[in-house]
Amino acid sequence: MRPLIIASTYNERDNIESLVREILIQAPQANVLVVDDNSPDGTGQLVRELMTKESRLHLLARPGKLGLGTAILDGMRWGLERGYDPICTMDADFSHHPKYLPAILEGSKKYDVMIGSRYIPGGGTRNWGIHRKILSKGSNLVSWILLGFPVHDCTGCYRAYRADLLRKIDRDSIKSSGYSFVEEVLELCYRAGATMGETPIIFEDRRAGQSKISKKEIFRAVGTLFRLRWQRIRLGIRPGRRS
Ligand SMILES: Nc1nc2c(ncn2[C@@H]2O[C@H](COP(=O)(O)OP(=O)(O)OP(=O)(O)O)[C@@H](O)[C@H]2O)c(=O)[nH]1
Ligand SMILES: [Mg+2]
Repeated sequence: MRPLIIASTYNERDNIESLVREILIQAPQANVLVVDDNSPDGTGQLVRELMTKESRLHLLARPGKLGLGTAILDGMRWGLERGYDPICTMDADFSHHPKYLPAILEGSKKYDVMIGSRYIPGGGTRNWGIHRKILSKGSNLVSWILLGFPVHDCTGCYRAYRADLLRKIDRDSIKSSGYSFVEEVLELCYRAGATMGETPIIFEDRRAGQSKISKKEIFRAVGTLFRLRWQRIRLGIRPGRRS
């Protein structure tokens, strides 16, 4: 196993140094790729400085804010070209704590997609208001009704994917550039017959910095779910069942 941990960043200067340090403590065998979209707060520059002292840290610098989905896709391509396996994605604001990496990486030896899950026993959310809870549970419920993934948390992107699976799926066909990317990529994995496992995580509200989620993104995400469902009907693919 030669794991790559992808952390996408937009204005995460206050988090990135401690995040990288903690990732490399929890997963010393891993390399870390920060995919930064020219953050105005200088996240990319800070990563460049940290790279002079840490050879396991890499930066993929993009010219501007192009969305979380394409950041992850570009990071995946970078990792596949260099032979990393598995490829793990996480938020860079400590909502996805690196302490869960050992369980996620261990699980990815068994499953093609290993998910850090809020909605299985032992998992949960901390410091979330009622709106956020309803939004998250609601979008998981809509996904379940429309697509029936065999997992309980399909809207988070704390995941490890096996490289062979990522090579198999048509990543270029993914249309979502923002948050609904996580469901679209899971759908492609599902259609490719991927096995999926979950390990509990407690999702904490961001440690520092500003939230970037917008109402527009939420509507777009729901639109994506309906589009994927419609494709399934056309392709004659039936929803899966939770294990
Ligand atoms: N490279 C890149 N990273 C992004 C972009 N948008 C968000 N991110 C990063 O993706 C991760 C998740 O985004 P967040 O803003 O934390 O989204 P969220 O968790 O839904 O919302 P909050 O935690 O409330 O802000 C964070 O590490 C962000 O810095 C983007 O356009 N490009
Ligand atoms: Mg966040």
